Amino acid sequence: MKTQVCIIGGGPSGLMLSQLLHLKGIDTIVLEKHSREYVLSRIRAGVLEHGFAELMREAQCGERMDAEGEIHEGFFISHDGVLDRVDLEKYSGGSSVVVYGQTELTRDLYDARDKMNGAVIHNAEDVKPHDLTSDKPYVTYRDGDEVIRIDCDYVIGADGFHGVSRKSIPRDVLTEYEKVYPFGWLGVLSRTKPVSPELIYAKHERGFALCSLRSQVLSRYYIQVPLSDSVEDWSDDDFWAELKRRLPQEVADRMETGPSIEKSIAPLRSFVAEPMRYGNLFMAGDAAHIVPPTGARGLNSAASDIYYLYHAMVAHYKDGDDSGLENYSAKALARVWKAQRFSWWMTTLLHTFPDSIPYDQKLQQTDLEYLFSSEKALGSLAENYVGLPF
Ligand code: RFL
Ligand code: PHB
Repeated sequence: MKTQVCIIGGGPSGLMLSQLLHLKGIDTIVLEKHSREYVLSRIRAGVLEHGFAELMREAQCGERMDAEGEIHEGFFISHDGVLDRVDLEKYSGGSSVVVYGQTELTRDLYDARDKMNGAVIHNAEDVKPHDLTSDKPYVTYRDGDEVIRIDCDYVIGADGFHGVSRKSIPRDVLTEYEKVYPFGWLGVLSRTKPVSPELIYAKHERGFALCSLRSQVLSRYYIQVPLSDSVEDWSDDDFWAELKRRLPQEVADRMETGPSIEKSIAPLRSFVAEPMRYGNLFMAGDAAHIVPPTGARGLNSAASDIYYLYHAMVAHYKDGDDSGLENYSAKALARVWKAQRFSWWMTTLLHTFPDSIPYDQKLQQTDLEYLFSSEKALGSLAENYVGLPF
């Protein structure tokens, strides 16, 4: 087979790039390791920044998001038994975020690819990029006993944190920066009315908690748990009891509980691999960088990578201008590191660290007091949360 751009990974990053390039007449093949059902069963992001929503519209995939997603102009931080609101709209100068699940967004991208007869190959086994530093790179994958080769101009590594593309870059070329947090998030999805119309990020001495939602009948809640915990350690009753303990009384009192329809633990990690280009391989999204979910930045950082790559590829194919491709890594990384800083800051502000000393706790407390006493501090939080410009 032959294509212009071979995209490894059929998650939001890969599908979005494929759709955008197709609309500009650039041919792509997407290779996805898992089945479509599997990809759509992963419960992940819930908050999209303005720029991501715009990209969905540009990809002609924004219709359902605009109809069913909720625009949120603020969220709450609970601490010391009180709820303080962060007015995103006011402090970001009129911006907001969209609450729309990654599952739904991925479904919309798959539907759009289907409508345009886009090539998305599922259950592609042993995907391997080859000859990345030559001008004739290719990718192979296995379908049963058959090994299939795809010749292309460029390979995109959009295959997430555990993918093959980053691993195919020689170790002496890549610098990896990593910070592993000593806790994870236990997440529960339930068909219950969300406890609050806006998200609540809760700082509590027993550990962080988050009240989020997918719709007015579907809630998504998280609690900080030790890394040694497993899902089996947490019955639904235990989960609800612990969540309530970490929230202000009036919020806990109005919490509607019910059976979990999904329950999983995600470890918290920050990671960046530099550079994001190796020869004719370009990495995007979780393949190159991940953040703890506290600042809702993961998918949104992927969006800026895709935006830069999309414009760089269009400039290359339509105008013969390679400056976007040359500058891609540096440009993408500049924004990636700002999302890293913000996610680290929000994680440090709101979590209980097992090894913290009284001095650290005083700083956390002071950081919160400063935040809610300074319009400039709130402005900084708001502009980062709604997303820095691409
Ligand atoms: P994905 O979604 O991991 O997709 C990569 C795809 O590549 C496939 N793959 C391969 N395909 C072929 N060959 C191989 N060898 C392959 N290896 C892997 C995989 O099967 C998969 O389908 O990466 P992508 O597209 O870059 O998207 C990134 C986002 O998924 C991620 O950043 C967000 O989910 C992070 N995140 C959040 N981000 C936000 O912006 N806002 C949020 O509110 C938010 N909440 C979250 C989150 C992540 C969470 N978890 C579970 C880590 C909440 C949670 C709990
Ligand atoms: C979610 O709804 O899954 C969600 C929302 C906000 C975050 C992280 C996760 O910061």
